[in-house]
Amino acid sequence: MENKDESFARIWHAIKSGKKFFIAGHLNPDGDSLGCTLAMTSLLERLGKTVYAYAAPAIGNDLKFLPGLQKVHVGELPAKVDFDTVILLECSDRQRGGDLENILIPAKTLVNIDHHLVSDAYGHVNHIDSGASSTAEIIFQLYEASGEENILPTPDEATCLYTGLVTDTGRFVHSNATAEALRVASALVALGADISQINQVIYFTKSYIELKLLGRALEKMEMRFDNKYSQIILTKRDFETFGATPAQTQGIVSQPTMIPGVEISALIKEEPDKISVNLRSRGAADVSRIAQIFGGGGHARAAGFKVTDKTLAEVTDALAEVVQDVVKNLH
Ligand SMILES: [Mn+2]
Repeated sequence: MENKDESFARIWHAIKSGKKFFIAGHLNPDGDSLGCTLAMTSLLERLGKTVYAYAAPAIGNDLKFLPGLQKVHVGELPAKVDFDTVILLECSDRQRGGDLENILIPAKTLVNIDHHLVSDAYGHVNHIDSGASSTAEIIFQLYEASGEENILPTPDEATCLYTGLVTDTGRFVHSNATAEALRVASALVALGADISQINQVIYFTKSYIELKLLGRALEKMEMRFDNKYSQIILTKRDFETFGATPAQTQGIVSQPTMIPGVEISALIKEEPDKISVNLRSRGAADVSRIAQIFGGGGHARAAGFKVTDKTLAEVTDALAEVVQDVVKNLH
């Protein structure tokens, strides 16, 4: 990345000289993507700009509390394309926000702000900082780089950015919970981020169905390979029993890694059209490598993959074979 101050100055120049903005994060927006989209939208509107904020295809229930969400066009592209400036957040390539080419190509200025390790510099202005915990951390630094005007986040903007920080760091437990991430979080709290609401909605709210499904999942948890591998299989029937969908399994795969000795945890889900697998590692094993073998990807500690041409039993066995090899070679 070029000099940080320089790219922030170029982003501010793009903000000040632009009039009509299009802003989007990545598809299936997470807290960071949506939080940053909302904070930037609010900031630009305060500066008198016209903004079309876009997110697709849908917003998760746990993010519906975010202030300003009514301004976002969910899954709905603009009828008229006349934007001079486009800001893509959290998009490691220009397709990550969906098929936006007819908006990106005519834009005078395309701004790309991201923190992913492998990220293309596809914008006219790029700020890619893989050392940042989240795009929210970068956006806060952008406010700080506003110079003499000293433009700071409003309490609502602070709430949106804090949501990006807290979710991308897993509540400040992952290795990206750096001193800088905590400094930014502290500043956002001082600026009025509503952390009690964020914590309540994102971390202490689950539906009856989700809790029943969690119960079924824990009951079905199996330990294999010297108790280093935990496997949970949820079948179509398990989902039908509770009227649950495969999307209602958030957090389940992390549960077994609380057991001392478990190095890898897998949640194997039989979905209507595919088998999907979530993997977690306590730290010694790199589960992204396992996921890659099956055409998926992710991070060392959290990864996943989907298979459409194998049965539940075939996927379970093939995965176990790979995992057995991996855990055998640990330590
Ligand atoms: Mn992020």
